[in-house]
Amino acid sequence: MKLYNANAGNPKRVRIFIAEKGIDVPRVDLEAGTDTRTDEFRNINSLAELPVLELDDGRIITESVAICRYLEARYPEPPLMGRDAFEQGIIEMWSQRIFHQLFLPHGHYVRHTIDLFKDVVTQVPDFAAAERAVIPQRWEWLNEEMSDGRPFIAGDEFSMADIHGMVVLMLGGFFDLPIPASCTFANRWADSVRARQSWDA
Ligand SMILES: N[C@@H](CCC(=O)N[C@@H](CS)C(=O)NCC(=O)O)C(=O)O
Repeated sequence: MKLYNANAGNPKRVRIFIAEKGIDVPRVDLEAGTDTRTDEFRNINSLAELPVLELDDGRIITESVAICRYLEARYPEPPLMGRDAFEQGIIEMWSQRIFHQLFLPHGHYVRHTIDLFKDVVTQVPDFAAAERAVIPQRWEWLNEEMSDGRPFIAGDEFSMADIHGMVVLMLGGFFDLPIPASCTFANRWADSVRARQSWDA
């Protein structure tokens, strides 16, 4: 097995997942935006995106969450996507919520702002500004949700939902989009996940 990887948000999701599983997956480090936009790489992923997982028999899985699902099935311990039906549902619910409410506004802001994406999307500065502006409100929403004092986004245990949140924190760090200081529950969660070994994955 090998992971085609880059220093970017979606590969980071998989690297954190792998680190939390405690497994060893060799990496091929590439540059997103240059190495990916070649005919050779499009033969691996027609969408020219990272991460990509290549199995020992040459089969390919793309899409960060799909790669995590494969790894969860193959390496069930520790469970990051839930043990029973209810846990699986709740963790997926919170993963979707974090992805849509927080990751997407960050991603839209970045894609509509930085030069790397100027040939990939038609950049609309007003859309970038609107997506950036919504982010503090989304943190306030999560803060309110976590005001029950639970340590992790989906409950008492670390899960895939927290990994989605960690990628959001990473993007927020790069693009100066911090959690508002008033969001004490969200900030407490952020401090705890930043202290995990997998944060540096
Ligand atoms: N839905 C995909 C998105 C992958 C994606 O957008 N990857 C970016 C890096 S975060 C990329 O490789 N971009 C290459 C490019 O812009 O040429 C996933 O979850 O893996």
